[in-house]
Amino acid sequence: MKSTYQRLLDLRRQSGAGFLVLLDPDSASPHELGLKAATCQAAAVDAILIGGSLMMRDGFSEAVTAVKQNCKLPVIIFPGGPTQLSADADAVLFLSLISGRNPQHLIGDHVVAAPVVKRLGLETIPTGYMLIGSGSPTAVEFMSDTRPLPPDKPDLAAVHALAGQYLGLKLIYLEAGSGARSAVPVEVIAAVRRWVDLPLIVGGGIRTPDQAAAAVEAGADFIVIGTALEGQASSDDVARFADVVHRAGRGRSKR
Ligand code: 1GP
Repeated sequence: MKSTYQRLLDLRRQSGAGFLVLLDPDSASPHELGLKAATCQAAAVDAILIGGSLMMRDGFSEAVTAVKQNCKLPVIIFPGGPTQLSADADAVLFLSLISGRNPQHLIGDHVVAAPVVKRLGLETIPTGYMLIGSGSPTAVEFMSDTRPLPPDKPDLAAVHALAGQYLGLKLIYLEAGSGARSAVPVEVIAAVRRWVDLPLIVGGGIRTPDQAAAAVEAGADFIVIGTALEGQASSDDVARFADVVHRAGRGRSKR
């Protein structure tokens, strides 16, 4: 069977860009997350990310199971910590926080998680996770005890991503932080795109379809949205984002 990573690569090749929705197990019950996953599938979302930085509620595994049971999309864990693992997911982003200098997020948590991942038989996608400053402190910045890269230094972001590529990472995730005041600047996305060939995920603080399209046009392969699609967001809202990302991706692949 095709790996989840291969499915992402195929998606990038065939569609130019993909749209991912982040489901936070703290934001809703497993039942509600399952319903949301079904909506995502109907709205042409390409994959689900699931994870959260706090885990105020119990039941991470139950949330993953509910999401998996309610859609056929790839379900990828985006872990807020080494305990957020579940055999029901298709893969886990095995994150190295390469914008920071905190050894816990470069190797410490990985050692804790590795034997559990092995036991669960989960596919890992080695991911260079990079925090980009967004104008005010975010939960991920506080929780990870790292400083984000300055948003007005695109070259600095580019060389971090390139180092990640040379270290053998398979994906770069440019993150402004969930609910960030400002999304990752297009200049940062474009600089990273010029320097690395790896699939590029961009998320954090994207609130409008126009912002999502601009990120794809700048070079993002996958757009992630969480906050803007939580709560009262309708399936039309989800579909609108998916449509814009796919159109921008097709436009890019024609160039
Ligand atoms: C956060 O990139 C994701 O890790 C999504 O961010 O919640 O701001 O959409 P938002």
